Amino acid sequence: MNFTRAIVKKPGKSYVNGLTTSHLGAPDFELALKQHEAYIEALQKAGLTVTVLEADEEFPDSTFVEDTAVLTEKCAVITNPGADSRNGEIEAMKQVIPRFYDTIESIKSPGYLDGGDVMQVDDHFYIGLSSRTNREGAQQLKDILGKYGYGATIVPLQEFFHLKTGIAYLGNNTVVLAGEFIGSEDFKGFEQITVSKEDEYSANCIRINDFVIIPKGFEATKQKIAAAGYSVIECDMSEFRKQDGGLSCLSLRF
Ligand code: CIR
Repeated sequence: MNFTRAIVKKPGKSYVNGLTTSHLGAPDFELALKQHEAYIEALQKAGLTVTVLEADEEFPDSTFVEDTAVLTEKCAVITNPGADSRNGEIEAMKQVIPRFYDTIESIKSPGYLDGGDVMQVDDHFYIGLSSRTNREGAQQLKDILGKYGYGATIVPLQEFFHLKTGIAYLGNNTVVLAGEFIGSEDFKGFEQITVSKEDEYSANCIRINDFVIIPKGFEATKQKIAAAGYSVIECDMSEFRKQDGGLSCLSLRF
C-alpha cells in the first residue's frame, strides 16, 4: 500500500518486563535498541518519513505502537487495548495522532481491540477476535469504518495471538499466511504465499511501497516474496520476538 509516514516508539529499559508467553528468555535491552534503530532505517529505505517517539518507561510494551491505533486514509481510530497493563498506552497516542489527523474515533469499553488484530486490504478490513479483541470492540470498529465507506469482516481466531501474527496483505490481491489461515474460507479469494509452521513468525511482514520488510532468518519466506516481485528488506527481530512482538507491531504506517 502507498504509505508516506510511520510512527514508532523507542523501547525503554522497562521493555524487558513486558508481557510475554514466548519462553525465549529475557530480551537484551541494548540489542533491542539497535534492532529498533535498524527497523526505523528499513522504514525510511522503503520511503517513509518516520516520527520517532521517546520511550515511555511506565508502559513496558509501548514500543508495540501498532496495537494503540488503526490509521486509515479517512480517519484514525484510537483503540482500547485488551491487556490491562497496556491500556494506558493510548493516552500518549491521543496526544500524537491529532498531529496527523483531524478525524479521530475511538473504541470504547466494554469493547476492546488491539491494532494487531486489524488488517487492511484496500477498502476492506479484517478484524480478528482474540484474547485482546472482543466482539464488541470488533463490531465498534466495523461500525466506525462503515461510516467512512470501508467494509469489514470479523475473523474469530483459534490459536494466533493477533490476526496479523499469521497473515499479511502484500497488495495485488496477495497475502502471506500461516497456520490456521491456510485453507480458511475468509482468505480463499487471495493469491496465497504460504509459510510453514517452523517459519510462522515470518508471516508477520509489512508491504511498504515497492518493499516488503520481513524478519531476518526465514530464507524460504524471503525467496517466495522475492519471487512474487517484491524487494525484500530483512530486520533482525530477535529481541522483539522474545516479547511476542511481530514486525508489524513496531510501527503505525499511514
Ligand atoms: C503484548 O503482549 O502485548 C506485547 N508483549 C506484544 C505485542 C505485539 N503486538 C502485536 O502483535 N501487534
